[in-house]
Amino acid sequence: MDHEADAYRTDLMTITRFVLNEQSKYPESRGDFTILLSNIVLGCKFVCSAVNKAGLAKLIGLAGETNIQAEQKKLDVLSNDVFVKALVSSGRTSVLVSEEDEEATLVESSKRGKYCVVFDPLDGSSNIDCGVSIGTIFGIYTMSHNDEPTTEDVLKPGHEMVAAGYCMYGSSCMLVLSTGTGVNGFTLDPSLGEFILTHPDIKIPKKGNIYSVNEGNAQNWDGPTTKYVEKCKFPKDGSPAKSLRYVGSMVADVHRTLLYGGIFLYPADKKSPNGKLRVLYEVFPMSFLMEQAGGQAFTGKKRALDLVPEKIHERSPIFLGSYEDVEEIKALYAADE
Ligand code: AFP
Repeated sequence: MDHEADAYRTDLMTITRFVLNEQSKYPESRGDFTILLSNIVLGCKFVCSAVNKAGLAKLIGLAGETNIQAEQKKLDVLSNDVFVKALVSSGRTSVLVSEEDEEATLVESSKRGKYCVVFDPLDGSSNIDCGVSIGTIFGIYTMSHNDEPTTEDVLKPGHEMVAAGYCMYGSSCMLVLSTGTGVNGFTLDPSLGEFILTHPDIKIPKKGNIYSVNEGNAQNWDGPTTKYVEKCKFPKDGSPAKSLRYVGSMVADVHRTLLYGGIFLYPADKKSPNGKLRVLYEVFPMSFLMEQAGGQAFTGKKRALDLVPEKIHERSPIFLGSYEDVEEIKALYAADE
């Protein structure tokens, strides 16, 4: 391969080119989604740069404030600020829900647009101080009316999302996106400052050999989850035992599951009957991506994307990943009923 020529390729598929190509399939489209996405991409680049510089910039440490979830770290505050400003100034949003803000942001009338964005600006923040991969997760809905926006505009099932994605700040910075026609992965080329299509049409393997769960909660699990994890470790059908991998940062755990296959679980337990993860900006976007990649996402009761949240920070148990692995846990819950 001619590496020198490769370094100067001029036909690279940047994320903007990619979305413009997608949009050209809809002649009525006016470029609103491209503008919205370019502001999300800007937020991701900003946070990526801040995460990389965190130690140097003395950003690590508590911001001296508390948020609704727990303690809020400086990078969380900064990331939230970056995304809220980018999304409002895009002029394409009406309602924003952030993990960091107790109330939804209803955008002022002069800056309103047709989209609602739900997001966790910096998920996995307990991992910041030890340099483990963290990420931003987002989901996008369209407004279904032209009246005053309200919180109700985002209390919709996940299957109504028009797009979802995450950006992982890891050994490389990767943005994984679905606009409802498959899943594509883009890697940030720092020399260009552009996300380049590196993982086209991601499909999750039908079955995997990794399970991913916080086993420290095992004493409080319900029967089906306990049985499933037991099966992973001590299979009785002659198949090899699965490997356990758990980062504790949803973006990293889901990213590995998407690429290598397997299952990610954050089940309900006696202490947290609704699990830990948030429906709107963790469960829905990741479930949307999993289904688009050929996998499944299940709550223990139903398809995750069919949940209808009643509150913006609602939680749900979640089992997502390879189609056949999720089938197994579904069967255990069905038998339990
Ligand atoms: P933090 O943002 O507090 O680190 O929480 C991250 C998270 O919401 C999600 O990214 C992980 O999958 C999950 O929590 C890990 O939770 P446990 O620490 O209870 O396993």
